[in-house]
Amino acid sequence: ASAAKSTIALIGVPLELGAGAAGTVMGPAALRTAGLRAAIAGLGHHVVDEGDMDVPHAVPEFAPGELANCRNLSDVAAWTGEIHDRALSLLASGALPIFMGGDHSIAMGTISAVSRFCAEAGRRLVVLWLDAHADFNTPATSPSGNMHGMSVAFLCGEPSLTPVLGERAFPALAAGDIHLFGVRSVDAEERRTLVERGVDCVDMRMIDEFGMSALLRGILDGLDPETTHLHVSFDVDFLDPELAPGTGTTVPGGATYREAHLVMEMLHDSGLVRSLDIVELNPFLDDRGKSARVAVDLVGSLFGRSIVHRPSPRA
Ligand code: HAR
Ligand code: MN
Ligand code: MN
Ligand code: MN
Repeated sequence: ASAAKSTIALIGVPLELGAGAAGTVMGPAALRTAGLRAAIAGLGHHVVDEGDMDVPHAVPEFAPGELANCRNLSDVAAWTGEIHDRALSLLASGALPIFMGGDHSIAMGTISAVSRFCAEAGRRLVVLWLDAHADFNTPATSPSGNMHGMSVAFLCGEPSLTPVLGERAFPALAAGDIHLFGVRSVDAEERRTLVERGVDCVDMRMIDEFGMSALLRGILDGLDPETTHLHVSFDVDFLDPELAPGTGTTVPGGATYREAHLVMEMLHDSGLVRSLDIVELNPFLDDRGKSARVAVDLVGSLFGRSIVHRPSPRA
């Protein structure tokens, strides 16, 4: 990451109400226990731990209708607003924020703020969404009602989801500003919307066929670190379940240990990354801290740990 001189701010976002399974509230604590701060500070970065956010239980206020299918809507909306505001002030401080989730619905708050920040700062926002899922359901298409499966649709401006952030306007992501990467589980109607909207979706079939590095290079090449803000949204289920069982919706056939490290190493070398989500870590489902440890390990690669000093060759 281009974090050499900026402060890295860790902020815990213990939200689980967007997911089907309880337990991601413990995500930030597990990342701390696994040594996230020391892993980054040990690479020479200045790290500040901002603690955990806490949002009071929201009184339901949404009219039924289409949004009636959204589980815990009022609470998720209250969190989204608070996360947005907190993220915006962290970005304004010049820090590189790491949002420790929490389920993936937190990205509705983090990335809406990053989008707003970039628009105001005249920077181009590009989002890399590392995930087994596309998270492109709408309230009308979601089979579960779980809002962590709707985050990308929200960020791309899905009209039925705009009430989630209320008045806080942010520029919706265009289809070309977000790259889904590692996808291998998409619901039928979700797939239709995704294709219709033309969102870039690098699925596991493509990765098997062409390899992580060539496909990632295709996304990163040509992006100028002087003008681009790359936000990485890392859903732990991007990883193969053998590697990271501690997450609520595992899908076989995910990234291997070295594939995931290579992604992080290449992202580091790009100098483009300016904010990061680490989401869907569920310590209640984990195997003796294994998934938290691998997540911390990967963040080390993202912030500059290398085996020997050999950056990726330029294409
Ligand atoms: N597609 C399913 C749904 O919308 C499950 C997706 C949510 N799981 C996640 N998000 N972990 O990436 O219900
Ligand atoms: Mn996700
Ligand atoms: Mn996922
Ligand atoms: Mn593109």
